[in-house]
Amino acid sequence: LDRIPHPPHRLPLLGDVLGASRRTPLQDSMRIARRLGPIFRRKAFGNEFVFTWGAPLVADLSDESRFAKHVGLGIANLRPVVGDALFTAYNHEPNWQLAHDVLAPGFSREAMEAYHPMMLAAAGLLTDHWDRQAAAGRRVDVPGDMTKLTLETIARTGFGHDFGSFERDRPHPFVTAMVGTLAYAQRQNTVPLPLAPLVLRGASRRNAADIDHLNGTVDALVRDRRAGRSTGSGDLLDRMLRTAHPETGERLSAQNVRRQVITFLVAGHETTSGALSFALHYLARHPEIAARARAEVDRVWGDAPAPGYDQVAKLRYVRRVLDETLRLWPTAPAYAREARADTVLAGEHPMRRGAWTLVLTSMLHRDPEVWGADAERFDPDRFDAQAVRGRPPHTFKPFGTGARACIGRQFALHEATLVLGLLLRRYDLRADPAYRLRVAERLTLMPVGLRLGLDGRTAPP
Ligand code: MNH
Repeated sequence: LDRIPHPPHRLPLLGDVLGASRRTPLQDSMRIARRLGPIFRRKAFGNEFVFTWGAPLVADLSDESRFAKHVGLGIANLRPVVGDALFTAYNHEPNWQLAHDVLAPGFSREAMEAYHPMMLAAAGLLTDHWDRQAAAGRRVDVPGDMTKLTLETIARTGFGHDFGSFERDRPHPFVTAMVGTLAYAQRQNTVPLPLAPLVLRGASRRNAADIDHLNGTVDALVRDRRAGRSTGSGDLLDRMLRTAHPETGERLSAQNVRRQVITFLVAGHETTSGALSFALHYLARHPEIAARARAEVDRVWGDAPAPGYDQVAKLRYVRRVLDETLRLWPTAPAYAREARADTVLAGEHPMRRGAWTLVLTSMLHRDPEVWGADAERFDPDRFDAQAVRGRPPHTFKPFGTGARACIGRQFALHEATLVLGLLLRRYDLRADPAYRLRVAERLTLMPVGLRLGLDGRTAPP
């Protein structure tokens, strides 16, 4: 450990908190990373963490035979809400494999094809809303509207449920409760342990109410399905309630279903919403990139009123815009890896069994050794086929790695590519020249205060 650098001025109890803010732990870590290099220690509020982001180190951590997902820190703080559901399960908990095997077919190509028309319908709610805003000459609230869109998408495709997000002025109470629990989970790491009960007392009462609200919403949704008030042939909820494990015949318990539904409603919309919001920010800032993306949409989709499933994957350049967005702002910006047995990381750093490190994806994606001296610049051509072939493996990890990588990756990419295509085809995006990108953190990342002007296309296809 002594060989791993840490910031110079340490305070007793508080640790390396000079210049640190409890609202932006990730962006503070990015600043420290730039100063201290590819692996460093940071003591914050009573705990010391090792952060890793250098490409060779992260490549070694991707070795599944020696390392595995570590459930710790922010994720462990979600255990009171979602327990052993997919995202938060410890590797040894039997419900992980059970739920993974039962739900994986819900992300197959066939399943995605069935979701596609529902994704289109949700996107239609967004464009109806944006048409009205554009007609009234109002700028749109990008993160707010993307969150409405992605919540409607996962709720409808996965659970046959309609939150009515676009009929509301304010976020749905489910979203408010969700944001509350995420922010609370993050905040728990920024309060020194002995003081936590005091400092967090009011917050913990609110958190309990938030959890009650999440549980209540989900219980109602499950009741509706069991009573036949909602149908979803083969959607995620059907699989959770009715599908037995193909080999063991085991089913998810009622308590586990509740935890999975919350997990999917949250994991299934928050990160995609951020990704879409950042992408729209960059498209508005780079009209030449937006023009190129739009030319592709016009070419591939022609004037078909609604693109088919196959026409989405054909938007190669739009997809590169999305990849480049997730490079600079991976909306789940870190993941943790632990040693399965005593080992030496990259031949240099001894780790005991169970020792763990936090991979800073947002810095891995800016390692100049991999991405060049201009790594901070937005350039989708970094993801053309030739450039990708020229890069070492394990250098782009927005969806994590290994057995515990994101199960919803294809879902998110299909949804986000489809929506970007639809929006590019329909609107000219006008950036506010005074806007400076500010990134809010609540375990996930979101651009705050991002508003864009909309003009109807001058030359529609
Ligand atoms: Mn998703 C795991 C990022 C969209 C459901 N997701 C992960 C991990 C990352 C991640 C990183 C691994 C975390 C870890 O190692 O601790 N996820 C994303 C991003 C997007 C995303 C950047 C969108 C962009 N995720 C989605 C969608 C869904 C989803 C959409 C569901 C429909 N993700 C999950 C689940 C897991 C996960 C469930 C946990 C998988 C497991 O551990 O088996």
